[in-house]
Amino acid sequence: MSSEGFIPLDWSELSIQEMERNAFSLYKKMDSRRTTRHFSTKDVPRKLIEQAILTGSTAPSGAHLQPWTFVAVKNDEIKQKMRDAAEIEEGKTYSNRMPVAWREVLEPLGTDAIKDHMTDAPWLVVLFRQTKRIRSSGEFGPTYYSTESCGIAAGMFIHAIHNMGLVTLTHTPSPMGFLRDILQRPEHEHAMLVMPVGYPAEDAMVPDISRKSLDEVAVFIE
Ligand code: IYR
Repeated sequence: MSSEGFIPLDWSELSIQEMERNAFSLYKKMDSRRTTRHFSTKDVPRKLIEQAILTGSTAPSGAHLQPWTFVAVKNDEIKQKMRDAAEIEEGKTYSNRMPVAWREVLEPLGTDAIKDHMTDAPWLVVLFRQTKRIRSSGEFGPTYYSTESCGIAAGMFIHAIHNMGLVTLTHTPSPMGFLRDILQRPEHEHAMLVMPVGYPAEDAMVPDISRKSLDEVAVFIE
Protein backbone atom coordinates (compact mmCIF):
# COMPACT_ATOMS: atom_id res chain seq x y z
CA MET A 1 0.00 0.00 0.00
CA SER A 2 1.43 3.41 -0.93
CA SER A 3 1.88 5.76 2.02
CA GLU A 4 0.83 8.85 0.13
CA GLY A 5 -2.34 10.19 1.71
CA PHE A 6 -1.71 8.24 4.92
CA ILE A 7 -0.48 9.34 8.34
CA PRO A 8 0.68 7.21 11.29
CA LEU A 9 -2.10 5.88 13.53
CA ASP A 10 -2.23 7.76 16.83
CA TRP A 11 -2.51 4.88 19.30
CA SER A 12 -0.91 3.75 22.54
CA GLU A 13 -1.21 0.36 24.18
CA LEU A 14 -3.03 0.08 27.52
CA SER A 15 -2.41 -2.65 30.04
CA ILE A 16 -4.98 -5.44 30.25
CA GLN A 17 -5.97 -4.06 33.69
CA GLU A 18 -6.61 -0.60 32.25
CA MET A 19 -8.60 -2.12 29.39
CA GLU A 20 -10.68 -4.15 31.84
CA ARG A 21 -11.34 -1.05 33.96
CA ASN A 22 -12.35 1.00 30.92
CA ALA A 23 -14.47 -1.81 29.49
CA PHE A 24 -16.33 -2.34 32.76
CA SER A 25 -16.91 1.33 33.48
CA LEU A 26 -18.26 1.97 29.97
CA TYR A 27 -20.55 -1.03 30.27
CA LYS A 28 -21.88 0.21 33.64
CA LYS A 29 -22.41 3.67 32.19
CA MET A 30 -24.21 2.40 29.09
CA ASP A 31 -26.25 -0.11 31.05
CA SER A 32 -27.64 2.80 33.08
CA ARG A 33 -29.04 4.41 29.90
CA ARG A 34 -32.79 4.24 29.59
CA THR A 35 -35.18 5.42 26.93
CA THR A 36 -37.89 7.60 28.39
CA ARG A 37 -40.77 9.30 26.60
CA HIS A 38 -41.17 11.87 29.38
CA PHE A 39 -39.17 15.04 28.87
CA SER A 40 -38.86 18.27 30.84
CA THR A 41 -39.21 21.55 28.93
CA LYS A 42 -35.99 22.80 30.56
CA ASP A 43 -33.63 24.36 28.05
CA VAL A 44 -30.45 22.69 26.84
CA PRO A 45 -27.63 24.87 25.44
CA ARG A 46 -27.04 24.48 21.71
CA LYS A 47 -23.32 23.84 22.39
CA LEU A 48 -24.20 20.45 23.95
CA ILE A 49 -26.24 19.39 20.92
CA GLU A 50 -23.39 20.46 18.64
CA GLN A 51 -20.98 18.35 20.68
CA ALA A 52 -23.25 15.27 20.49
CA ILE A 53 -23.62 15.70 16.72
CA LEU A 54 -19.85 15.97 16.34
CA THR A 55 -19.52 12.76 18.37
CA GLY A 56 -22.12 10.98 16.23
CA SER A 57 -20.29 12.23 13.19
CA THR A 58 -17.08 10.43 14.24
CA ALA A 59 -18.80 7.18 13.20
CA PRO A 60 -17.13 5.02 10.55
CA SER A 61 -19.02 5.13 7.26
CA GLY A 62 -19.09 3.44 3.87
CA ALA A 63 -16.22 4.85 1.77
CA HIS A 64 -15.92 7.57 4.44
CA LEU A 65 -18.79 9.42 2.78
CA GLN A 66 -20.34 10.35 6.15
CA PRO A 67 -23.82 10.08 4.62
CA TRP A 68 -25.74 11.81 7.41
CA THR A 69 -27.37 15.14 8.11
CA PHE A 70 -28.42 15.89 11.68
CA VAL A 71 -31.16 18.54 11.71
CA ALA A 72 -31.48 20.02 15.22
CA VAL A 73 -34.78 21.83 15.76
CA LYS A 74 -35.40 24.18 18.67
CA ASN A 75 -38.04 26.38 17.00
CA ASP A 76 -41.38 25.82 18.76
CA GLU A 77 -43.55 26.33 15.68
CA ILE A 78 -41.57 23.81 13.65
CA LYS A 79 -41.60 21.31 16.51
CA GLN A 80 -45.38 21.70 16.76
CA LYS A 81 -45.71 21.13 12.99
CA MET A 82 -43.58 17.99 13.26
CA ARG A 83 -45.64 16.74 16.20
CA ASP A 84 -48.95 17.39 14.43
CA ALA A 85 -47.78 15.51 11.33
CA ALA A 86 -46.32 12.65 13.38
CA GLU A 87 -49.55 12.29 15.37
CA ILE A 88 -51.60 12.05 12.18
CA GLU A 89 -49.41 9.23 10.83
CA GLU A 90 -49.05 7.50 14.17
CA GLY A 91 -52.79 7.80 14.80
CA LYS A 92 -53.36 5.74 11.62
CA THR A 93 -50.62 3.29 12.56
CA TYR A 94 -51.87 2.67 16.08
CA SER A 95 -55.54 2.54 15.11
CA ASN A 96 -55.36 0.30 12.03
CA ARG A 97 -51.97 -0.14 10.32
CA MET A 98 -50.23 -2.01 13.15
CA PRO A 99 -50.55 -5.81 12.96
CA VAL A 100 -51.26 -7.83 16.12
CA ALA A 101 -47.75 -9.33 16.16
CA TRP A 102 -46.32 -5.80 16.39
CA ARG A 103 -48.91 -4.57 18.90
CA GLU A 104 -48.15 -7.43 21.30
CA VAL A 105 -44.45 -6.51 21.62
CA LEU A 106 -45.14 -2.79 21.91
CA GLU A 107 -47.75 -3.11 24.63
CA PRO A 108 -45.28 -3.52 27.54
CA LEU A 109 -43.52 -0.34 26.36
CA GLY A 110 -46.66 1.77 26.76
CA THR A 111 -46.24 3.67 23.49
CA ASP A 112 -49.15 5.37 21.76
CA ALA A 113 -49.99 7.95 19.10
CA ILE A 114 -49.65 10.93 21.47
CA LYS A 115 -46.24 12.51 20.98
CA ASP A 116 -45.80 14.93 23.91
CA HIS A 117 -42.05 14.40 23.69
CA MET A 118 -41.97 16.20 20.33
CA THR A 119 -42.97 19.50 21.89
CA ASP A 120 -41.76 19.04 25.50
CA ALA A 121 -38.12 18.28 24.69
CA PRO A 122 -36.16 21.47 23.95
CA TRP A 123 -34.47 19.89 20.92
CA LEU A 124 -35.65 17.49 18.24
CA VAL A 125 -32.68 16.06 16.36
CA VAL A 126 -33.66 14.36 13.12
CA LEU A 127 -31.13 12.09 11.49
CA PHE A 128 -31.37 12.07 7.71
CA ARG A 129 -29.65 9.36 5.66
CA GLN A 130 -28.10 10.61 2.43
CA THR A 131 -28.65 8.16 -0.42
CA LYS A 132 -26.62 10.25 -2.87
CA ARG A 133 -23.56 12.47 -2.84
CA ILE A 134 -22.12 15.05 -5.18
CA ARG A 135 -19.17 13.66 -7.17
CA SER A 136 -16.18 15.82 -8.10
CA SER A 137 -17.74 16.09 -11.59
CA GLY A 138 -20.73 17.80 -9.98
CA GLU A 139 -23.06 14.89 -10.79
CA PHE A 140 -24.90 12.84 -8.19
CA GLY A 141 -23.32 9.51 -7.25
CA PRO A 142 -24.51 6.86 -4.80
CA THR A 143 -23.49 6.50 -1.17
CA TYR A 144 -22.62 3.05 0.19
CA TYR A 145 -23.92 1.25 3.29
CA SER A 146 -25.70 4.43 4.32
CA THR A 147 -28.15 2.58 6.58
CA GLU A 148 -25.33 0.87 8.47
CA SER A 149 -23.32 4.10 8.62
CA CYS A 150 -26.23 6.15 9.95
CA GLY A 151 -27.16 3.43 12.43
CA ILE A 152 -23.66 3.59 13.87
CA ALA A 153 -23.74 7.42 13.93
CA ALA A 154 -27.08 7.34 15.76
CA GLY A 155 -25.64 4.95 18.35
CA MET A 156 -22.70 7.23 18.95
CA PHE A 157 -24.98 10.27 19.22
CA ILE A 158 -27.13 8.44 21.78
CA HIS A 159 -23.99 7.51 23.71
CA ALA A 160 -22.87 11.17 23.73
CA ILE A 161 -26.25 12.38 25.01
CA HIS A 162 -26.27 9.80 27.79
CA ASN A 163 -22.65 10.52 28.68
CA MET A 164 -23.39 14.25 29.10
CA GLY A 165 -26.24 13.49 31.49
CA LEU A 166 -29.24 14.13 29.24
CA VAL A 167 -31.82 11.74 27.80
CA THR A 168 -33.01 10.92 24.32
CA LEU A 169 -35.50 8.65 22.60
CA THR A 170 -35.21 6.98 19.22
CA HIS A 171 -38.61 7.87 17.86
CA THR A 172 -39.71 6.48 14.49
CA PRO A 173 -42.93 8.12 13.33
CA SER A 174 -43.93 6.13 10.30
CA PRO A 175 -44.03 6.83 7.41
CA MET A 176 -41.53 9.67 7.87
CA GLY A 177 -41.78 11.49 4.55
CA PHE A 178 -43.35 14.54 6.22
CA LEU A 179 -40.03 15.32 7.93
CA ARG A 180 -38.29 15.99 4.61
CA ASP A 181 -41.07 18.38 3.64
CA ILE A 182 -41.25 20.27 6.94
CA LEU A 183 -37.48 20.48 7.34
CA GLN A 184 -36.94 21.23 3.64
CA ARG A 185 -34.35 18.56 2.99
CA PRO A 186 -33.48 17.44 -0.54
CA GLU A 187 -35.09 14.41 -2.14
CA HIS A 188 -32.03 12.17 -1.71
CA GLU A 189 -32.17 12.54 2.09
CA HIS A 190 -34.38 10.11 4.01
CA ALA A 191 -35.39 10.72 7.63
CA MET A 192 -34.35 7.75 9.78
CA LEU A 193 -34.90 8.76 13.38
CA VAL A 194 -36.34 11.61 15.42
CA MET A 195 -34.38 12.01 18.63
CA PRO A 196 -35.90 14.38 21.19
CA VAL A 197 -33.10 15.50 23.53
CA GLY A 198 -33.40 17.10 26.93
CA TYR A 199 -33.72 16.59 30.66
CA PRO A 200 -36.12 13.90 31.83
CA ALA A 201 -39.37 15.15 33.35
CA GLU A 202 -39.32 15.07 37.16
CA ASP A 203 -41.85 12.25 37.13
CA ALA A 204 -40.32 10.45 34.10
CA MET A 205 -41.13 6.76 33.97
CA VAL A 206 -39.55 3.89 32.05
CA PRO A 207 -40.86 0.39 31.38
CA ASP A 208 -39.79 -2.25 33.92
CA ILE A 209 -37.83 -4.36 31.47
CA SER A 210 -34.38 -5.95 31.45
CA ARG A 211 -31.66 -6.61 28.92
CA LYS A 212 -30.71 -9.99 27.51
CA SER A 213 -27.74 -11.76 29.14
CA LEU A 214 -24.42 -12.24 27.35
CA ASP A 215 -25.34 -15.87 26.63
CA GLU A 216 -28.50 -14.76 24.90
CA VAL A 217 -26.83 -12.24 22.63
CA ALA A 218 -23.42 -13.73 21.90
CA VAL A 219 -21.86 -16.89 20.56
CA PHE A 220 -18.11 -17.41 20.98
CA ILE A 221 -16.26 -19.78 18.69
CA GLU A 222 -12.69 -20.24 20.00
N1 IYR B 1 -43.22 4.36 15.55
C1 IYR B 1 -44.12 4.25 16.66
C2 IYR B 1 -44.30 2.85 17.12
C3 IYR B 1 -43.15 2.21 17.78
C4 IYR B 1 -42.52 1.17 17.17
C5 IYR B 1 -41.50 0.51 17.78
I1 IYR B 1 -40.67 -1.09 16.89
C6 IYR B 1 -41.07 0.90 19.05
O1 IYR B 1 -40.03 0.25 19.68
C7 IYR B 1 -41.71 1.95 19.69
C8 IYR B 1 -42.74 2.61 19.03
C9 IYR B 1 -43.73 5.18 17.79
O2 IYR B 1 -42.63 5.75 17.77
O3 IYR B 1 -44.53 5.33 18.72
